[in-house]
Parts: sequence; structure tokens; C-alpha cells
Amino acid sequence: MEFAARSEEEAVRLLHEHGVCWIEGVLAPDAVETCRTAALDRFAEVLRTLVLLQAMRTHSDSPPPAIRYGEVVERDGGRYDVRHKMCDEPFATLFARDGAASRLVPLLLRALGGEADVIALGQVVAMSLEGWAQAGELADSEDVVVSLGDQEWHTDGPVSLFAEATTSSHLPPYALNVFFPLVDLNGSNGPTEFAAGPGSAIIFDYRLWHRGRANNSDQDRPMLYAVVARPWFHDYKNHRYEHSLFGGQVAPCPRMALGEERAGLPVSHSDQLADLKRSIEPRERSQKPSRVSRSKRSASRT
Ligand SMILES: O=C(O)CCC(=O)C(=O)O
Repeated sequence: MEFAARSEEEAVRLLHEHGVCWIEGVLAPDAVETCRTAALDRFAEVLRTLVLLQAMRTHSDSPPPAIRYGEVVERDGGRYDVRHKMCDEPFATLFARDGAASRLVPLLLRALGGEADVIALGQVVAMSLEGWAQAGELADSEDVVVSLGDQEWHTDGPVSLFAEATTSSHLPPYALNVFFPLVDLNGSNGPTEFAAGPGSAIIFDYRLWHRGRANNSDQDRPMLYAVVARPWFHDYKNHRYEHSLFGGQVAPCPRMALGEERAGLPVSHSDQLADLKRSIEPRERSQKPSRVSRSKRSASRT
């Protein structure tokens, strides 16, 4: 099946019919380079601290605890999901007007019914054999699967939002994951079952089954990701840990409204709270839901 989309129409159709599409050349080569350097720097900072923490534990008999911090969470398939400084530049304004990935905004809005927020920015690093050997015993813990094998097949969010329905594939998506490979994906370095080049975007429905393959190369493989969701969606499945790898608590990355004058700026907490309140109001009281803050937001969209 061919999932490459050459137009906005085609991308939206593929997303709605198959849950996935792939768009070539979204990030310009200099943006890929800037993002790759920043992403790998941030991952190196995280890894240094993890190794240090591990070294300080060498006298303990107990197995190291699972890696679950606000900035980094260990995933299966030899991967780290890293959020450390990922809502700073050069990532924060990817989808802003004139941002490096701004051309995706109209299609993401269309695929998500007209309004959407960026609810997460991060990178998944598929560790190379060398990187893994360096990190050594880091995650030799019993309750986490750490292997350089393939990831388990998984979805990123519930297949159905309703407990009594086992599928909702006929319904439009509530959230999309946008992957930007920062290096060439090939058979050996842990592709997500696509062979996409750096700078392309792979957009897929949160409900789509997928997995990352093992990275058998000698280079770590960073993949930038952005989760874009309808304004009412809160991602309880992939909640983040609050305690920081560096001590203390992690300041959560704010949601960012997509496709607005203030794109790239956080949706204020009062906006979020107002939305949340509206979404749980009893139906009788919200026959004609007033979408004040949201419609104001739409009005400012050009
Ligand atoms: O690293 C990849 O290729 C995919 C990662 C992924 O799907 C995940 O960690 O949830």
C-alpha cells in the first residue's frame, strides 16, 4: 500500500481511511540539521545523568529502578522517550506561522475537525548497539523490557474512547502523532516500518497499531515527534512523571494552539480549564455549548 501523500486532500483521505500518511520534504535540510543537533545534545545530557546516577548505585545490591522521569521514560525495543528541553527552541515553534513544519498545519487541522493543540513534543531515540553498550547496565531492571529487539506492537492511545465499544475505526481521529525522522530510516537502524528520509513527516492516528524495529546499527536513531490532538483530548495513557532526573519537579510543557496568530504559544491554563469544564457539563445545561474561548481562537485564524 502506498501511503505517500502529495496533497492536503490525499493526506487527509489517507489518514481517515488508513490511519497513516507520509509526506516527503517537510523539514528543510538545515532545519533537520538544527533539530538533530539539538535533539542529540539533549539526549546526551539525559544519558550522562542516567549513567552518573547508575554509577552512584554500584554499591547497592538492589536492581536499578525503572527509568521513569519527567524528562525521560524507558520504552521497549532499546528506546528512550525524551522530553528534556523539547518544548524549547528549535522545537517550540515548529508549527508556528513560518515555523519549520508550518505547512502541515492546515492538513492537521482538517484531519482533526478544525481545531487542535500540540499536546506533546519529544524524541524517541532508538539506541544503537554501541550506545547501549556504553549505557551498560542502565536499565537492568526486572519490570521494564529492555532489549534491542523489535518493539511490541502498540497503539499510542485507546482504540476506542468508550469502554463498551471495542473499535472506533469508523470514527475520525481524536489525536495524531507526527514523526520526523532526523536521520535516514533504513532496515538496520530501527525504522517504524517505513523507509522515510530525514525531513519527511509520518503522520498517524493515535489508534493505529505500530512498532519500532530494532536498531542494529552503530548510530543512535533520534525521531522527533509531536502529538497533535483535538482541544478536549487529554492524554491520560502517556502521562508524564513529575519528578525530575535532575532533582525536584519537572515543569510540564504547555499545550500549544495550532494554526493561530499565537501559534507556538501556550494555551493558557484558564482556557484549558474552561474547555475541560465545558466538556463535562451535563448535556441539559449545554444544549448550545458556548465555545467562547475556542471560537475567539478560531476567529483569529486566517
Ligand atoms: O521508535 C520508533 O520507531 C517508534 C517508537 C514508538 O512507537 C513508541 O515508542 O511508542
